[in-house]
Amino acid sequence: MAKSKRLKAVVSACLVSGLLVPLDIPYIGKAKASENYKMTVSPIPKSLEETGKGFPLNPKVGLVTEKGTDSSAIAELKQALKEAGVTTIVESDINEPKLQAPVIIWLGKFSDPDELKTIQQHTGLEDLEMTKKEGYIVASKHGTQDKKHIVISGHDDSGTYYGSQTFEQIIVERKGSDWIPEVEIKDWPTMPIRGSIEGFYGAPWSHEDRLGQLEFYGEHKMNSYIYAPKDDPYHREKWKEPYPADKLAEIAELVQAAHDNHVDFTFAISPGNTITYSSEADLQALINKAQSMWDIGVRSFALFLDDIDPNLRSPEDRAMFGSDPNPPAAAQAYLLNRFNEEFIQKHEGAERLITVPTDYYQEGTTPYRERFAQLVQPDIIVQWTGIGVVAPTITSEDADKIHEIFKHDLLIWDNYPVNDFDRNRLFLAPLTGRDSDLTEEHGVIGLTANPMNEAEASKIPLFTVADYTWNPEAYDPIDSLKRSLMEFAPAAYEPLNLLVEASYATSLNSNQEPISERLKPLIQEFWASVEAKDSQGVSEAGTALLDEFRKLKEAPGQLRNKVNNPNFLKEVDGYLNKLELIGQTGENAVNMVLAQQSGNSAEAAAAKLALQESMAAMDKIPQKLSIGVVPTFLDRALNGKNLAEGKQATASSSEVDWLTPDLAVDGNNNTRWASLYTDNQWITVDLGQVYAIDKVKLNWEAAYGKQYKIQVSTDGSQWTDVHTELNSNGGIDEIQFPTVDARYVKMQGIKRAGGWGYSLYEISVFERQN
Ligand code: LTM
Repeated sequence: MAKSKRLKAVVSACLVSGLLVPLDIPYIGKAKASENYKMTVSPIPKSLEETGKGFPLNPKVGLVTEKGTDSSAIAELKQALKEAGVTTIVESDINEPKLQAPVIIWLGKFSDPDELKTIQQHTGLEDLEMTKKEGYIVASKHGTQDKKHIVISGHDDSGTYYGSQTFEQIIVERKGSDWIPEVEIKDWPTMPIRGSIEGFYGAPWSHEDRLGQLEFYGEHKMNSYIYAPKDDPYHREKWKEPYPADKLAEIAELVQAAHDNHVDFTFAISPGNTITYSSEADLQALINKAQSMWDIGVRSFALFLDDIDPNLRSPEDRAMFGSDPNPPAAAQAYLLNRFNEEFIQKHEGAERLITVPTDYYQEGTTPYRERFAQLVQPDIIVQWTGIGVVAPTITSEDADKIHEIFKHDLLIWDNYPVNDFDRNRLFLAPLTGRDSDLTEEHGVIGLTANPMNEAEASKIPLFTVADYTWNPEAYDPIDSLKRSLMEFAPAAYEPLNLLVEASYATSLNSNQEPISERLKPLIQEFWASVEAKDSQGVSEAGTALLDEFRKLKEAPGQLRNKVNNPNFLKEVDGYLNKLELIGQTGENAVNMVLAQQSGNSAEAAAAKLALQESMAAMDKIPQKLSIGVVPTFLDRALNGKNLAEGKQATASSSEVDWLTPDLAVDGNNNTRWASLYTDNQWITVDLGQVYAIDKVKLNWEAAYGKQYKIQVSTDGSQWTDVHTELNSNGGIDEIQFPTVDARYVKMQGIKRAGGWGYSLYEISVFERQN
């Protein structure tokens, strides 16, 4: 697989496209060494000092290593040098260093004091010892004998490898020969375990996807990949069966690739749906399966117990554990402990066993958790998703509480950016809401993020996960995302950013929609000018809106032309089609209103037809983008003003404090109100004055009302039914009724469609059209 280019390449592309200044990207430097530039290293290092000076990278370089220097670090470095125009590398061992080149690179752990002395003598560099695991030093300097020196020294092999990765990023691309800035970087990770868990439902990643991920993890200093795809039958339903030879060979290749990229490959089995915990035969089947993985090089194992019926199915289990204070916890602990003793502890070099308990997301303790904590052997690592399956925030206070309950090292199973619960959404926003001190002090030893089924698209938020887990204190989500996009598609930053902004809303960021936030004031100004019959204002606001919609329309074409990643383009194809149509439809709507305003009825009629056609085409695409203000804008253009938008809404209840009634009248189809889980719930909107109304539109979330009434009132106390719905299918209910005078409009629930409450994205109210 071809190596992807890192940020150094970004720098030059940035210059070529002239995007650097307008985009205001911090840390991305100008490639000319004679000018000022800012260095970018991702993840952000713990300390980076630069003198402002530097030296050219001569085509001839001396490379001094020690016996056993990490081969991946050497390969990485050589590749970086080649890309930087180095044609000759004079290699030698530190015991007999050959220094016949203008630039000398020292690469290794150099833990022997004599080796360190040699380096210090030649380079004049002091303080080259790194004491932190996976840490490294990169130092570059004019040396003592008219030579330029670069020292890349790791605490261990991973550190050396990461040093090479960082070195690659500090090279400044320059016409003629590339430039090495004089730096001293001391860097190490905060979280010992950093990476991903392929733990989602639905189509597992392909072999090619996984190889691409492992390379990406190595480049971004992530050291962990947990193989746990729910729909790989040999992982879950058919866990007892061995992998067919071809699949096993693929996993062996992954294990090797993981090793080359300094990633721990963890093989997980999810036996909980079919195992008899007390069965010797089932334990043996588990051991056999693990042994087959051991034989191809796997050294890390997980037994997962999430999303299973905790009740003991088999009579044998009920007989053995039934009298325990918590039978499921006792049965699971028995299995985990036996596997730990009889497989993990009998295999020298095996990593600590990892598990995820059945109660992995609850707040506070449960009888199951208490018993699990008592019985499971203390060295077993427990995964935890935070409070909630997709936790909006994970704080060190939460971690303290959960650690106190489980009393085992916690490894966060972060369900972000996973999208298996909504396969028509992409989550491309940066990781947010995780405290910067989720450390061993609070019982947390790392974080593995559960990504999207779309592997390439996942790299955009995973970049930010890498940034966060390496150096949480320095983590800035906005800046991290910018760097991620610049690396992902340097020549297409702006259109990619539009796609990201339209795929941004998540429960981690309170469903923020940057595009909606930008469009909303323009839309408001447009309609305000229309209402004020201010033709100059309509024209100006219309032009501004047309400009925004044009950008949306053109972004997909630009991405298709400029992003050199066919798999990514395939993954996001439906989203790009949708984005293009949103832009097109928005343009059609603005053009229609502009024609109406200027009294050009023929043009207005043609634009209306185009608008209806593009809306119909848009509705056929299932992929959803988070630009919630566009549908309400289109709705108003076609159906007139929604009298409810921006008005006062009240409700019988809110499910949680962030799903409030005002969100059902904010003109944004992506934010919503949700009630508590009982049938007799309602939401009312006060239109502010009495209007002659004849239509109400309800845009339901999945939690919809099967049966409900629409009631109206002029005083908020006497209510009249204008419609009774007895069999709604959810989605959009458009309710027409004879014109009635009303100031207050209410959706009064009768019966919910399911176990949740009632949830509305929008409730819209329309005046009679003459
Ligand atoms: O989160 C855990 C421990 N288990 C499952 C995941 O497999 C799944 O991907 C996520 C998101 O739907 N939710 C889960 O509960």
